[in-house]
Amino acid sequence: MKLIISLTSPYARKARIVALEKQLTLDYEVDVPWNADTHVPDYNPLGKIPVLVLDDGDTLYDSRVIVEYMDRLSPVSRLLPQEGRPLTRVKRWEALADGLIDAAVTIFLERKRSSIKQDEEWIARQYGKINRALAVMAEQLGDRLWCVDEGYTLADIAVGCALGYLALRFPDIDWKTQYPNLERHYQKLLERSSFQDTIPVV
Ligand SMILES: N[C@@H](CCC(=O)N[C@@H](CS)C(=O)NCC(=O)O)C(=O)O
Repeated sequence: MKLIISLTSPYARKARIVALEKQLTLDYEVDVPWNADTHVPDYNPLGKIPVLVLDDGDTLYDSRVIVEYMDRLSPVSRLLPQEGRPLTRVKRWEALADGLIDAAVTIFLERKRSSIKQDEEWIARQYGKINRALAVMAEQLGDRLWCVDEGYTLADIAVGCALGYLALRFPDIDWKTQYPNLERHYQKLLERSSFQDTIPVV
């Protein structure tokens, strides 16, 4: 199997962390979808990474599909509860974290346009999503050790990737001071080799 990634994508980082936690042997191919010579659209019509290319040539996207597939591949380090309410809770954390990333990436791309084309109202709308998502994450994490129940799951990985992306691209958002419990959680995640080995490279 081959995972197509970029070294800064938080969605790709989520898939890479899951692959490492599951101890899956994968080939990795760096292909930045914004580059003119990218081959990503050959694998994913949406032109987005990550993409997982299976041994039979079939391709999987997006990151949520990929991580669920990887988790089912082996019983090592189960990251998704089998079913029921705990599974739904993990998936909702993932939706919240991915949604935060969506808003942050939207701002990042908008800020790359010439200043005359940038829409400040649109940017403010995205900041609103990020700020509300952070507040809900902090509130729901509270004093707990992990996002869902008593153990490390995909929910923690997704949140860690979202916070890592903010740390990388949005030094103006001071979530570490505003939400010490998110900072504590992030630091704990950074102790894992899967997080260390996937720190974004700019
Ligand atoms: N929902 C998708 C989002 C993937 C995504 O937007 N990836 C970005 C890189 S961070 C990308 O490939 N963008 C290229 C584009 O939008 O054309 C996922 O979870 O995989």
